[in-house]
Amino acid sequence: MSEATERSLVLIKPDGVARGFVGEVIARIERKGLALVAMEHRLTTVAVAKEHYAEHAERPFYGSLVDFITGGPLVALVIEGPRAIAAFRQLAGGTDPVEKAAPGTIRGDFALEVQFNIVHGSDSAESAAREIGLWFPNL
Ligand code: RTP
Ligand code: MG
Repeated sequence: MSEATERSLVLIKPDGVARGFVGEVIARIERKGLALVAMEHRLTTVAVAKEHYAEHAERPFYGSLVDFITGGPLVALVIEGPRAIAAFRQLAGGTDPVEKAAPGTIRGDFALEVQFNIVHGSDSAESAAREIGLWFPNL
């Protein structure tokens, strides 16, 4: 039985770009078998960052998270494949790169701090649709 094709929004966050992990992250996506549908290296406006992380608006780290995401260029991608949303979350590893992300995952291999965890991936079909509309309105 083949799984339904899905799309997910991936961000290589400013820490991942600054540390030179763009190629590494894309290579892992491709090696998993996921396709690249769109990709853009860009600076992020405060408005887009706030909208992207709107679910965290009441959290104490929201301001610092928005500052971080807008603080330098990032790479936004849309990826596609069977169970792409869960597949990329598996590649990324858990949010806390030390306590939750296993070695072998992007966060487990390359990050130490919760905020500076290299990548974002949509967490559900609803989030993916919302986030792809926000980052790639012409897609
Ligand atoms: P993301 O949305 O970026 O893919 O990460 P996630 O689902 O694994 O984690 P989420 O709970 O949605 O948190 C979003 C991002 O906020 C930063 N964060 N900082 N200082 C903190 O306690 C804290 N908690 C979360 C991280 O950059 C996290 O990825
Ligand atoms: Mg999240």
